[in-house]
Amino acid sequence: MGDMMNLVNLVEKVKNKERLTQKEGEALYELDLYTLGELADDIRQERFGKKSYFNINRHINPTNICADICKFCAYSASRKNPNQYTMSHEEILTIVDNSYKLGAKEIHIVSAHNPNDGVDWYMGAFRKIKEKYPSLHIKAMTAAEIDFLTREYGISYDEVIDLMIENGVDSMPGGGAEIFDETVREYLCKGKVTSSQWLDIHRKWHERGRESNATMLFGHIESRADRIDHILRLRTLQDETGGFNAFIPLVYQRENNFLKVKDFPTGQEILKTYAISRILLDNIAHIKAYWVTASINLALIAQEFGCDDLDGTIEKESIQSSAGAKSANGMGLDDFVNMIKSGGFTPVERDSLYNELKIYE
Ligand code: V47
Repeated sequence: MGDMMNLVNLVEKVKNKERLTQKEGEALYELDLYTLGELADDIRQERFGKKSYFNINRHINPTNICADICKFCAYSASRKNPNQYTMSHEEILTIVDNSYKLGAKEIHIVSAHNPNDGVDWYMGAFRKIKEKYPSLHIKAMTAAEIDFLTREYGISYDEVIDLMIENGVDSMPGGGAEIFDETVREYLCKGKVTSSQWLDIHRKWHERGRESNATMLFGHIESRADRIDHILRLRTLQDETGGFNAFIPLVYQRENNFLKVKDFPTGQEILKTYAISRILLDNIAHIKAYWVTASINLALIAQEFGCDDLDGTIEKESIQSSAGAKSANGMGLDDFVNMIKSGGFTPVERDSLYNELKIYE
């Protein structure tokens, strides 16, 4: 692949909505940005027109003490962050009280892998939130956290999943996927949930009739081929279960961590990766430009490159802001809505499962 004729054929294939292979996915990067953007935008517009989805959510990261060692992480207190913390249930509930008053519909909880806190600490927090606010959607427990609990406490994936459901977790976030290629993964985060375990845990969750998201951490030491491989492994699982709502390419943030990276991705490379995700993932409805890692301005442009979702207002964010992202204090609702509008898109407040709640015409 690579010569002009083959690229012309590739464009035709995309227009005809034919499924692309690994090699064809890699070849998409050879198209110029505008051609690629137009292909992705056609798919996006056919499905969602000019609608751009977001939700009013609050991220809570209840502890940063971590047993695992991921080179890209600046949040974990076991690496460069000397300020260890673990929130009590009362502290978590106080945050939820405030967020509820401010209009949050979703609480997104992601913790480090804290060996000092038992399964009860995790589950008790979910239960207390759900008892007090039954209408709040709890998106919690990455596959990496589930895997950590099974390793630490000798219980099975099924048992953790049962507990999550019993204690009020509604959906699973997409974290912990990083990059599925085993060699790169071994270098990045040896010892953490493996790629096949990550997929297996989501499969189990979907088999219970539940929904989840999937992420990909990119722009560090992985190759373009590794990204395509990651995306296609998700496409294969989605064919089987249909349980993924959104795919979220996370742009690697470089500060305060132990990963040495030579070349950071350009805006062009990031936009191409969003567009390619939209083209390859013919079975995952939503592609999220997570403004936290893309920067808000690039996320707004990504709406023209296949992305139909910008996550949400967030309120507070600790993982990526520890590594340099400008997201520590989230984004005000009015600003968020106005920026989407002035970019020519229609902001649509959604719930966590993409039911439309309010259209800002
Ligand atoms: O899995 C860690 C990533 C993820 C860095 O499901 C980093 O809706 C960039 O998964 N640079 C957790 N990223 C966050 C996450 C997420 C975020 C928003 C929405 C959803 C969703 C999920 O944060 C981890 C890891 O890949 N991360 N360090 C870093 N230096």
